[in-house]
Amino acid sequence: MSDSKCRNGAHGSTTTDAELFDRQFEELVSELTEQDLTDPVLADALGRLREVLRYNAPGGKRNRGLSVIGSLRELVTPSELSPDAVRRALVVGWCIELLQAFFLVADDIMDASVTRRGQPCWYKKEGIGLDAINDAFLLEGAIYRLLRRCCRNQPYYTNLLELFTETSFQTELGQALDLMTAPPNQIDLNRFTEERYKAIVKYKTAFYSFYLPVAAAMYMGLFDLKNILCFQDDYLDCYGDPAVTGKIGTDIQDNKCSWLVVTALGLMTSVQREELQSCYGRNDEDSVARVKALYNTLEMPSHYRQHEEESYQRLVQLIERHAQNLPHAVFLNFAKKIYKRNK
Ligand code: GPP
Ligand code: MG
Ligand code: MG
Ligand code: MG
Repeated sequence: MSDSKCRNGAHGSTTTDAELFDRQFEELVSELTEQDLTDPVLADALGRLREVLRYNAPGGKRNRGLSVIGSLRELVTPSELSPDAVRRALVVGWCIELLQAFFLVADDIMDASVTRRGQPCWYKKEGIGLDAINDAFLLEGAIYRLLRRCCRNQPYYTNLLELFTETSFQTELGQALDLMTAPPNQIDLNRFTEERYKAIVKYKTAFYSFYLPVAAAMYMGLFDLKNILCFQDDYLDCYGDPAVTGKIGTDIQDNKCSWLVVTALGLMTSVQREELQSCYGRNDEDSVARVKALYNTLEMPSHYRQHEEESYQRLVQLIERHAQNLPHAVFLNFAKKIYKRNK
């Protein structure tokens, strides 16, 4: 099962993901309100954003937010989960909490609710009222500012953005169904079918609560897997049979930063390095042949096979560990938290 504790510090003290998550909140508030936009004329608006964030984002059960790091720990071997990857998973978790805050601030206005999480609904607070509509938009905007700041350089950034926008749209459609099925002062029990009920729950709640955190973790974890497998294409560029691959490699002539050259650089002497310097990235047959001769001297095919074997074993282990029980483990984790909940 996932280990929600991670060892940190020289004294062997442990910090749970939940503690890291809670501690990160004020950091994110400061990123959004002090480090992001710094135009002094915005000071009042950013002060408002700070107040909106503090009142509406924390204080929930945090199941959705914590489910991102929880799922990622199911997917990735602990030694390969860098502190930065953990940090990013916590931020993405907060983005889901912000999405929820955005929905709830708006939902409470639509439902004319009075309290939320044991305190007055935000729009019910003195002096807030329907200005809370704009505050909901601010909460939504904050999600994309944070995603940009923390994941812009990650290969899964676009996938993550699409995931958030798609899920938001599905939730908004669910909210539309919820509202349309409950027109004020027109009581008609025939509207309340099982089918309609299931559609409302699925769209209004399930996508953003269950699917979004797990899918986000998968995007964040599986790109590592893709990196494992890319070296094969680099190897075949030089050593593949064009009759089989259907393409004649050009990485050497094209001066490409490929698995072969990077691995070879780590194995060669300084004399060999000078030789490579004089023939890599040049578009003539003689130079290409010299690079290939150097690769052969370094026994690159045997290094490749070793690397391939190790990667294959890792992949098999990953699949064995997760393929069958991944949704199982991930969902069970979540199910345990919501089973017999009392808030
Ligand atoms: C809450 O349902 C509704 C959502 C989380 C979706 C809101 C979507 C928007 C686009 C605003 P509810 O009204 O049954 O929840 P609660 O009982 O907590 O108010
Ligand atoms: Mg409501
Ligand atoms: Mg509602
Ligand atoms: Mg409800």
